[in-house]
Amino acid sequence: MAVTTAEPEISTRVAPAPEALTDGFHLLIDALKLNGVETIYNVPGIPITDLGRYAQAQGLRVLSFRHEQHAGYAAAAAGFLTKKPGVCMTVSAPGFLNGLTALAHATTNCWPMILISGSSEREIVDLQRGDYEEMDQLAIARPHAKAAYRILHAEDIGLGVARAMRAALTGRPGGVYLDVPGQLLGQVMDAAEGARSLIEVVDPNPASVPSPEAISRALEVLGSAKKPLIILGKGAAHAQADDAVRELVETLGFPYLPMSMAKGLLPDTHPQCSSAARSLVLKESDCVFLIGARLNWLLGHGQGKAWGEKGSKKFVQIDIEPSEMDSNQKISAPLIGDVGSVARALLKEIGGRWEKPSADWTGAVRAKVEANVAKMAPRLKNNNSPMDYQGSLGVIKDLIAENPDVVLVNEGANALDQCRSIVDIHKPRKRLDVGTWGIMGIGMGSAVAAAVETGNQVLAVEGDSAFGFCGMEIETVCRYDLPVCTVIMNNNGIYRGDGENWAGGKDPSTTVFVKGARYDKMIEAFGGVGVTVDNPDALRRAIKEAFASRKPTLINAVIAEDAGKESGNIGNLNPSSVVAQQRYPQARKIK
Ligand code: ADP
Ligand code: TZD
Ligand code: MG
Repeated sequence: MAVTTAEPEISTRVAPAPEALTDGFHLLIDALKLNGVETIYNVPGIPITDLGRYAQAQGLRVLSFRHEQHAGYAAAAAGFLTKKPGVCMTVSAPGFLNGLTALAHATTNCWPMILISGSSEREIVDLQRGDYEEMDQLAIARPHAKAAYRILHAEDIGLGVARAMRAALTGRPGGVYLDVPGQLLGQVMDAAEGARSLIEVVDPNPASVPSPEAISRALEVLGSAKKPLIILGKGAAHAQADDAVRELVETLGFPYLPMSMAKGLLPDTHPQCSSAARSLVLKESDCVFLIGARLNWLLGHGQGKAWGEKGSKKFVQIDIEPSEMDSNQKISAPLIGDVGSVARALLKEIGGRWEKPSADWTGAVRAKVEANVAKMAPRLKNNNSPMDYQGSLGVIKDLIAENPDVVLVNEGANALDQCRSIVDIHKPRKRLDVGTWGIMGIGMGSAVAAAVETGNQVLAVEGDSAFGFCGMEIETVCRYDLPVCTVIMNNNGIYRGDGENWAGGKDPSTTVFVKGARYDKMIEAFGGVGVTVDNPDALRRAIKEAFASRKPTLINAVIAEDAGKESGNIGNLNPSSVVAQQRYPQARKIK
């Protein structure tokens, strides 16, 4: 028996007119719709199969995936792209755990997302009597989410959804878990009363502006810098304050570095973009202005050789999250607020009076950028077969420049690092990748979300290993006939395809896959277009064809086995073994 403190009055009456009733299923759907949810990324099963069906019947777009992790990654990416919580729906225990990885990923990346999971009977779960898919999901979700709630009564659904919406969006965005016991869905209540119980959240993401003192302090620090640098992070891209950010960057006149998912916030071809002089600007700058970017591992915590002399820099930071300040380095001028409001407040205070940094600095940076770009250019034009990363990604660089609205999804190690540095992005939020955790497997979920949320063509550039984490979702891409072109950078393995088993046995090396695998055959099984290419010209033709047709396409791009290096650009993060260097002569060759 359900233990409900306020048994809905209606249930004691005899045969109420069904049209005067609503139930948990429909209240949940209505609450989501009322709060602007249009799409649910879903995997059906007990107890939420009908919830998905009814949601579809009620006009929501419900996309079913083959595995919850990818439905979850789609919801996370949707949250980043739209600034509204992406919603993922799963079954209990195992489905919930599969989705939880994605919820934790959204939280880690500061993106709004809601994971709704069905759960088993509370009375049985709490006494650990061994229910179908028994698990105390709420307790497990809590440490991995920004917030976690459970709804027990139909009349609380409005409240629960409002709590989830607000928690996902307010302040630093994050992932919220909403636990929906199966019994809740079937509870009935009076329809009019049900409608009254729903809450549309008002202003869940309020503008927040720092004090005038904080603004003047920041301008003082920025104005006294000789060699200033801006770092734009994905928080700035997510903020959707593109015009204000651009105006601020151009008014200040500092060289800037975009973090990977901030690429395109200003075009990578912008004269102030200093990506191609990254080492120089990190080392030499005397003041770094972080805009929606954290000084975490991706920036070496703001210290070490890459950052030049210790203590040589001041930091100014815009972030919505006060506790981010001083998390790695002293922040001389914290600007706590949302990127758009802070940028506009800075511009207002500047009021057209700003002295840009000297040409000694900006000119030196520009010269370095131009020299490095010129050095790289011929390598990007090579027509080697099998391909290397430069030749293949040179083609993709051209095609993205010609089609700047294409959303680029990117994962892998070399396939990621090389693509990030070679392929320019020209518009905001047109690049989705592995994010703060460097997760493999975000590719297909992100691609589905990008296609669904933007309607644009998507190009997913995937390492062959990375694709393996999510490859079955190629069926999802085909089923919904999405304009997704997936390029598998197929080097027969993780980092490289030429690893050996050092014991000399029959098993391949731990980092090597089946040689010459034909990933293009996979998509053909689901009615999509599959192509294998082994040279840049053929790759160009195949991608152009995919863009023109907008058909689900998978291009198996044959990359030389020895083209990559161990762990891409982050091999330094691998622990090293003194013993191995002596014991295995082959270990010395790993690079
Ligand atoms: P990157 O990996 O690109 O450097 P991070 O994910 O490390 O970016 O940092 C993003 C930061 O942006 C987070 O600290 C987050 O709190 C912040 N942020 C997110 N949205 C906003 C916003 N609208 N305004 C200000 N800061 C934001
Ligand atoms: N598992 C998860 C979920 N995330 C990870 N980042 C890893 C494992 C470890 N890992 C990387 O960091 S990159 C990578 C793995 C398995 C695959 C690299 O191989 P690839 O790319 O084929 O995708 P390249 O082009 O061969 O380097
Ligand atoms: Mg590979």
